[in-house]
Amino acid sequence: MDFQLMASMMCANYGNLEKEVRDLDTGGIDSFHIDIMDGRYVPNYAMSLNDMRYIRSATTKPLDVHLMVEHPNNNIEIFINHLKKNDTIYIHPEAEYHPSTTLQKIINAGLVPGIAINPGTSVETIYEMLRIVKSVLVMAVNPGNAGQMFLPYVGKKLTHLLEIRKEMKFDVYWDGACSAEKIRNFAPLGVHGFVLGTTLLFGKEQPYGETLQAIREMRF
Ligand code: S6P
Ligand code: MG
Repeated sequence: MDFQLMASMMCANYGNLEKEVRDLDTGGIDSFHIDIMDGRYVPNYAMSLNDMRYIRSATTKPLDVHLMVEHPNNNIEIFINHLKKNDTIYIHPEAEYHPSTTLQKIINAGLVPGIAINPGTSVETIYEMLRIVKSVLVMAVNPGNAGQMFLPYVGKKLTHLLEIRKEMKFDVYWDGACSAEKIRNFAPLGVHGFVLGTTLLFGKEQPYGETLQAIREMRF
């Protein structure tokens, strides 16, 4: 079955980030998920612009930059300028007065435009943006922290989004508390990629390459 696996880099060991990126890269990760938080849109500070720049320089694989910041339009160029074609930028529509203007800047720069949908945000409120984005990141936890509990009510939203995909072209991704069971249940429905954090990938005894291989060899 064809699905993507991305590594949530806020969960990595910053004692040796170079090794972390290398092990994930050679272990077969599809892309690097970069959680940027401003302490306002979410009550936490996570990765920095410098972390993103370093990871961009350390791998040729795509980055997906998940901006959990207020008014990303004010400084989106800072991120765009350090990224490459095929990298994705996700914004949270609630964090912006005119989110489609911000998305247009991402599109004009040749990057992949994405929106992240919080557990409490309904598909109806972001519906029109589905016409212009390529990637939709469905949050299975409230944004701000790794290691949180899965919120079961997002399951219905996922199936709703996958249904809309029949008329509009976008890919659906999963972010938050992603376990092997979630991949087994949702990949066959059409979820295109899964962000792996502490639930499945980081802080385990198993080398990244083995974990990733075991996921890809799962039976459906
Ligand atoms: C949460 C963030 C996510 C987490 C990821 C961690 O605000 O957007 O990307 O880093 O959910 O995974 P886990 O398995 O620890 O929940
Ligand atoms: Mg994220």
